[in-house]
Amino acid sequence: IVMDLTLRQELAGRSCAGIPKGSPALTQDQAARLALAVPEWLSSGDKLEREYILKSYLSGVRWFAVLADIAEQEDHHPDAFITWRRVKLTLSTHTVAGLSENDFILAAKLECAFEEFNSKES
Ligand code: HBI
Repeated sequence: IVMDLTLRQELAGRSCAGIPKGSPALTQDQAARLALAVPEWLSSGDKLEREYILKSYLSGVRWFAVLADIAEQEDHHPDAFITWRRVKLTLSTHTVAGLSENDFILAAKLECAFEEFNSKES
C-alpha cells in the first residue's frame, strides 16, 4: 500500500475537535481516503484497529500509559486490550457511532508517538 505521508503529517499536526451531536459519520470513501495516511491501522466500516507488538509486557504497559496521555489530551479515547507484548486498540467516534476525522487524527498522532517510544525501548 502506498502511504500518504503528506496527509499523515497533516493529520498528526491537527487536534481532535468536538463533534456536534447528530453530525454524520464519514462515508466509506472518505474513510478509505484517510486510511491511506495510517496504513498500520485496519479501517473497517465503523472502526479503526491497530495491534502494536512490544518488546516486553511492561513495554506494552508503558506504551499504553504514553498513548493514554495523548488520548486524554485529545479528549478522544481508544478501547485497549493489553496482553503479553501486545497492545490492541479499537477506535471510533462514539458521538457519530462510526468514524470521524478525529479517529484518523488520533491514529496519526499515535503512530508518530510510537516511532519515538519504540526507538527508546531497549
Ligand atoms: N472518545 N473515541 C471517542 N469517541 C467520542 O465520541 C468521545 C471520546 N472521548 C470523549 C468524548 N467523546 C467526549 O468529549 C464527548 O462525548 C463529549
